Amino acid sequence: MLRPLVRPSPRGGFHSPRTLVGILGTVCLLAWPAWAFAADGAPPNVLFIISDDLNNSVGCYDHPLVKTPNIDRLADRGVRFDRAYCQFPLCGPSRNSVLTGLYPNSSGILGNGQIFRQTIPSHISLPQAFRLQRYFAGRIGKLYHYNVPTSVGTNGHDDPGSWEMELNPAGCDRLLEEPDIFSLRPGRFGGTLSWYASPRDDRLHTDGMLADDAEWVLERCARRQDRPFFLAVGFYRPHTPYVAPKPYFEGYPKERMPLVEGVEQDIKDLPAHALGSHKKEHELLTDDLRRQAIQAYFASITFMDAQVGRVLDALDRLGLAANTIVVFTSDHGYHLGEHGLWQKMSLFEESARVPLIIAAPRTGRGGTVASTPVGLIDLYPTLVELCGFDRPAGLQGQSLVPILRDPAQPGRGWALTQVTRQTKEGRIFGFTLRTARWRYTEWDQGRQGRELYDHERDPREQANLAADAAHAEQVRDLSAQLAAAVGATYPESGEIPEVSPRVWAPNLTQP
Ligand SMILES: [Ca+2]
Ligand SMILES: [Ca+2]
Repeated sequence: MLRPLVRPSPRGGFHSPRTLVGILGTVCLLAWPAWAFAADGAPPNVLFIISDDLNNSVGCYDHPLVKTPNIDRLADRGVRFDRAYCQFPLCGPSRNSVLTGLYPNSSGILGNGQIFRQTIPSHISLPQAFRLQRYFAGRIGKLYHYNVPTSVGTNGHDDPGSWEMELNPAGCDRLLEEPDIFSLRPGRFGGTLSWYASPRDDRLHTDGMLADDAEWVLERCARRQDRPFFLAVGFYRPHTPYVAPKPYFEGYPKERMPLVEGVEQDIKDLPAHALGSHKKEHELLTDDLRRQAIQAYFASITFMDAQVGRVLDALDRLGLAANTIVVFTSDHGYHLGEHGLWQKMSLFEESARVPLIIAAPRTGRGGTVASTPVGLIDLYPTLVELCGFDRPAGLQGQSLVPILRDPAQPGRGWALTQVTRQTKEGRIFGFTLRTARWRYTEWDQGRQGRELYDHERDPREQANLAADAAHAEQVRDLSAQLAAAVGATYPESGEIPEVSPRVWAPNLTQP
């Protein structure tokens, strides 16, 4: 178990100053934990960077068009996980899963606008585990769920117990430009395809301000190297609205944007729920609008990548890189027309897969690729192990440290992603298991459809083999493996924790 080094004060609060000066000035005479990792005695820092709604349209993932020189440069320093998957392809459930180290069936968070303190209030979150080890834990931008763009500039659905400091900049994209943004549903930006090539430069945008803030915090952390940090930076792009400075759009000529072909034929072998994330408004898309949307999505990625670059530069410039573990990932993937789908909430590869790079000094060689399937749920046990303290009881992921040391290690060998669908009879679940070769999906335990894809032959998941007699044995084996994996996602009670309907008042650990 963790040694709780920071205890509530008699007046009922943690050390929780809201200004950085206050935080860094806090005199703490508590003993250091025993650092198992750093040979020179300096505990490693963590820089946790997460992008929102970013799929694997990233240069180092061999995307033919998208330029991400800064994320690529991080991959050169670390291990790039080629088959990394979210546990639920929606912001709130995925982020609560990452930050609790629990599957959504155990965090109880299956929708947006909720926080695990409403279900399992005493659970120790990932950043909180670092706070308990006397780390400075800070958040800049989106880590837990936010309504984007409406809640940009606020704490969103945040967990105050996770951080000593929160910074919530809001840039021109939120404060000035919304009247100029094109949307498939005019005036709607968060859940609707919408975009804008802004005439304003990087540093006036929210993500540019996030990078500014990260530099500012890192400068102060660098002056206090006796106190390690866990700094989480959550960029908003490429989440809708795809707003980025105009020069980034010019890198992606509209006429060269690729459109998915053959959808009508492809969807004939799919159960209805596989396409359940389809939105009526997507029928308004013409080929020209599809190309515009893809151009704007790609432009937003390259813009976000440039901000990642500024944060990585600051780490180098301040002499922090050698002792800082850097994670870069996204909360889930994203469709750009595959199977006729856009955005998230499907169980296909594009929606479930995420980029994941971990650059951990003194652990393995840089520029390597791990191809065994892993999940975002594995980040929590990985980071606590890398920093040399014990994992809290009950975490459901595996540590990726053996894979970081030797990317050929198979680890668990699969990743599980789930989603919900509303039907007339109530909520049903879809679960999908990704192994190195196969994707196998069951809707309502197979009662409402199955899918099987062979990624060796069919990386675009075009041929559903679930009903193919030649694959009956494969289906039987994968179904048993899926059932075992799903069974392990529940808490000991076997029941998904219920979300308290009470309005949750900000509080460190209790609702
Ligand atoms: Ca998201
Ligand atoms: Ca098909």
